[in-house]
Amino acid sequence: MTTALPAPISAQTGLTLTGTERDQMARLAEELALFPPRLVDERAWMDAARRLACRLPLRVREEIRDYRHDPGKDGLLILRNLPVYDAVLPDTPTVPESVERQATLPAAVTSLISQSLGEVVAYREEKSGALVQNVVPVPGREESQSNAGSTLLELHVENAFHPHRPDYVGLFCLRNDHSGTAGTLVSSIRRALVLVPDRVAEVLMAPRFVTQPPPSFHAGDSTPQHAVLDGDRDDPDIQVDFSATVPLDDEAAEALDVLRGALLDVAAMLVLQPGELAFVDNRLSVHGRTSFEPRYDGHDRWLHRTFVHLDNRRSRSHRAGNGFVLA
Ligand SMILES: O=C(O)CCC(=O)C(=O)O
Ligand SMILES: [Fe+2]
Repeated sequence: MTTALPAPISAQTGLTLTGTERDQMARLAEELALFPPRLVDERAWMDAARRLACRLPLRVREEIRDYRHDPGKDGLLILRNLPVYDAVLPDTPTVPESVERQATLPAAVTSLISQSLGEVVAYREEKSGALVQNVVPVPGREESQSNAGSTLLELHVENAFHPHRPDYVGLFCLRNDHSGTAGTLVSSIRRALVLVPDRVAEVLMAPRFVTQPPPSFHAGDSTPQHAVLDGDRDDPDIQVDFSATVPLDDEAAEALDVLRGALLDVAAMLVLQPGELAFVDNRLSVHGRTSFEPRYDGHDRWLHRTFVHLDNRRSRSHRAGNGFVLA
């Protein structure tokens, strides 16, 4: 990756909740947090999240509805000033595969917003199928190309290999890193496509690539041969993970390099601060993360992550009992 990082996205981008909206949000999240059995992965609790999400502040619902209609040039939805109270947060977890099973206040906030956007899902082979996952640095995994690492994380579509990869990835910041500079990199094919010559785009639109499961998956097969760009010629979807997509011939390899360069050139950096939540549209944007220095002192960077699908019916054959977890 290039050494020069993009300038951080302005703190004015996205919707900043007013104090009143934040309090409204906190009350709703508290109501959900207390809903029995107070466990995120239980159907009754996630069902309650879906219904309670109808009472999110009006401007939040409007923002979500507009985003669902059209995710914009960057494929980003950003909400700021959501309730997070550092004084009552436990230490940042440090264990591998950390997930949030308890119905805490931040887990409730992230579930409400995710359930408003669409259908929360997870994958049985990743993070034990938990619906709210912790993105935290893990001792010994610094170099890993996964969200447990702290070295630069390559641009990727989330679970790019999976036939039912998420439509959206949600990242809710509970704590940033000590320097306050760790950034989520986001880059959309909507911005990058103008930098890709037509003959390269032709190659990217042909099934000349395969993609492997990421290291966070315990099982899973590589894709059949697939195109990296698909759909409308001028506004395509993207399916690529620059540490897991393999070009099948030299021309495909060159095309992938050009695409990576173009995506890096137009990448934006979102430095999430506590109380800020971003969704990335996983159909047209890739994301990654800058490197940072973890201290493992209980106050490291901590995000909650959720995956959202727009249409549960499409993945029905992967979801036993019409549940939330895909096999
Ligand atoms: O840490 C981040 O900002 C993003 C990490 C990531 O790619 C993920 O959790 O899916
Ligand atoms: Fe990711």
